Amino acid sequence: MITAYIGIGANLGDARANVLDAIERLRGAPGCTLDAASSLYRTAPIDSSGDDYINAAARIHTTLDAEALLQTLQGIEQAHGRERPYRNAPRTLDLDLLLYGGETITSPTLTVPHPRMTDRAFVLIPLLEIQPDLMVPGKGPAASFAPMVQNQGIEKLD
Ligand code: PH2
Ligand code: MG
Ligand code: MG
Repeated sequence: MITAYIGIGANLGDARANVLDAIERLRGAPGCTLDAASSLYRTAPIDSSGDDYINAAARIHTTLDAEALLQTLQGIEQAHGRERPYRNAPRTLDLDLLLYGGETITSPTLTVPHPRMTDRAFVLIPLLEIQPDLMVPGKGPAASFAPMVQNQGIEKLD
């Protein structure tokens, strides 16, 4: 059983509903159990355009290998009609595999840890909510990066 962390984001359609539905689909996905989900956050787009994003993070336990987990995440994105007209385009749902156990993975389809996860408040702050002592392989404590993202707009929703 592997503990994995998923970053969730949306800024097209009913972004809040899409993120909440994604959390429920992670709960029900074969080979996965949802262990924790963060609050929802409203965040300003970074290297992207369109409306503010709704972001969240989830911790799951999974028996899937990383590639199968990625397929599961892409299936949930597809269920929300995800389109990829250009890089970082506004999206109905984005599910990123941030961490897969303590593994470092570089393959044509996957880079884990997610290369930008410690640079972005919309990933880091929800993650730290559910796992304050999180360690990022090759980088150290996730919390040590929080001061660097504190100028990025992020608002916790209730
Ligand atoms: N995702 C991106 C690019 N920019 N900005 C915010 N605020 N939230 C996101 O989830 C996001 C982004 C690429 O996946
Ligand atoms: Mg992303
Ligand atoms: Mg993605």
